[in-house]
Amino acid sequence: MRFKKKNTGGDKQKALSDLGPDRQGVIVAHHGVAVDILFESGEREIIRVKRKSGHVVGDNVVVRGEVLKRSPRRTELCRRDSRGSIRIVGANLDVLGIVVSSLPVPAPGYIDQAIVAARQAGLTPVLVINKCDLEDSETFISELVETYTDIVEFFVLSALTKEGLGELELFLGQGYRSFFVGTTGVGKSSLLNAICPALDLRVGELYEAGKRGCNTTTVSTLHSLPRGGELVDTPGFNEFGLVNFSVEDLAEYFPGFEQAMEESCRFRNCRHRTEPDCAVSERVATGSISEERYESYLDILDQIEAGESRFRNRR
Ligand SMILES: Nc1nc2c(ncn2[C@@H]2O[C@H](COP(=O)(O)OP(=O)(O)OP(=O)(O)O)[C@@H](O)[C@H]2O)c(=O)[nH]1
Ligand SMILES: [Mg+2]
Repeated sequence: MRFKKKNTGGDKQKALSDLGPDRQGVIVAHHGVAVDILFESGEREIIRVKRKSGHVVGDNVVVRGEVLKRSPRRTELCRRDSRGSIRIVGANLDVLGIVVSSLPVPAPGYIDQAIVAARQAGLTPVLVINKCDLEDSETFISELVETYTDIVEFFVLSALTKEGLGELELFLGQGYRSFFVGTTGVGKSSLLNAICPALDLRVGELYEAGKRGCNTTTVSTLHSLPRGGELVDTPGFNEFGLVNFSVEDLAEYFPGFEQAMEESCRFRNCRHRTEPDCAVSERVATGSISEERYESYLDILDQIEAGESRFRNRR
């Protein structure tokens, strides 16, 4: 007769100690079934994970042997992709750098949705206007500066000529963990290369008007910057679908509505469309909120309401 050996507490203890000590690290890249981890010791290691492990770049982890445990997240940035699926795109971030250029131009509403998503997630949004060296970029830049002055901090610069890059580096160097988003081809990887030439990230071909972007970067990667701070380069995505968003949230975080939100509307659940005694409509009437801001708000409101009605119909 064979007796199965009882697994005593001592055996378990020994098995655990054979795996070595706990090692703290941060995920600096996610490759589907493996994550690239930078440990506090400065070592880097690729560890296998399940395909849908839910880990993202920026996650703090504790690793023992091949077992990886994720620590609770301080912040979490999410977006809804073109198929309607929710994606967590980064964890433990402080700043969302919304990178735009006059070629390719951002899709309508892109900047506003990214600002709203950042604010909802507890991140500080900043606008990074790249390719200021391009001829014909002046009107594009001045319109953005006019719209977003006093709303978000912005940087006008060129990864190519390095003009204006120092201000961005100083800002990022305050110790933030920042995350670049922007349409493919706006120059996110080029900016990182300009700040940190040793990285030598792959950049796309020269962007031509009318040509569709080609997503040169395919994986988000986290990098430490020479003048301080950390920055995540990401694959470009063309829309920033909002996730779990109520109409009230939208007005609360919408760029340009900040002062109106300090006042109150007659109705607590005001959608700021046609309701009487609405603080937003009154400011639109007096010109302190521009028609352009208001129309952008209504466009995003339409999308949220369409999502709400799809959800109701499904139920
Ligand atoms: N003129 C000019 N071209 C730039 C500048 N920055 C980037 N580019 C060019 O824009 C193209 C795209 O640059 P990338 O850095 O690959 O763009 P990306 O945003 O990382 O693109 P994805 O990885 O596809 O999301 C390349 O041909 C760059 O040389 C700039 O400041 N001025
Ligand atoms: Mg890139």
